[in-house]
Amino acid sequence: MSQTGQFIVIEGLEGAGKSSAVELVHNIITAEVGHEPVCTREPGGTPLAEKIRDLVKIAEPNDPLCDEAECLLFYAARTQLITNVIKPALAKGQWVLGDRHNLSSLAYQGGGRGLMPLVKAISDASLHGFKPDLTLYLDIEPSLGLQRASQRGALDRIEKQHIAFFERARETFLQFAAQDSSIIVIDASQTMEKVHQDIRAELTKRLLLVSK
Ligand code: Z5A
Repeated sequence: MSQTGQFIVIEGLEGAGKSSAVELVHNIITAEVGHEPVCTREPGGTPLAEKIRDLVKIAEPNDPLCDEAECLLFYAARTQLITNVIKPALAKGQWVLGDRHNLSSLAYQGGGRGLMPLVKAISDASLHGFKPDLTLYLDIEPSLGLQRASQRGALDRIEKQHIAFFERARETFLQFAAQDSSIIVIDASQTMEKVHQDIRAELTKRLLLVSK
């Protein structure tokens, strides 16, 4: 595998299985590269970005978060994370493993909320073209994902959105994946064992290519 640090991201609707996929990819990178990757999550991953995470996840009944403010908060958190964690780690040659990144904003705020022009404008202005080397998008029907997520515990503010919101987000995830060869679609409706087999195969294939 490449000895140059890579930025790998796991994406997917809630309940797609990102948590166990992150653990698997963490173990594969550690075994193959010989160093643990720096793990991030979005929103979050820095002290300030974790505070923003609380703001976007918790509903404030007397002051509902408007869609544009939600979008700006995700980018505020992401910019902090990229500047203070991701770029410094990559500059040192470390690998970075992200639980969600910019594709989530394109899918949820752009597709789900219908704010694509705003999302693209903020994305361009704040990220300046910075993107993951590889994204594994765990694709699942929203109804199955939400069923899995609800078995795990109470749903948060975003998880309580109408199913149509998640259908639009999924469609957007798939549209971006169809246009970008750095985004790999994994069928997350399969058994966890098969999902992990597919992730391992894709990761091995892609990361071996990097080292050639
Ligand atoms: N959001 C946004 O709108 N815009 C943005 O830019 C960003 C985020 C960055 C962040 O939540 C929320 O913010 C998220 C998107 C939005 N909101 N929603 N809704 P998060 O990332 O902290 O949490 P999440 O997306 O809701 O993650 P999750 O529900 O934890 O999903 P997951 O990690 O993919 O699920 P899991 O915990 O791995 O799996 C869920 C359950 O299913 C669990 O019990 C597993 O054991 C089970 N599972 C997993 N895989 C399988 C298979 N293959 N078969 C059977 N059961 C399975």
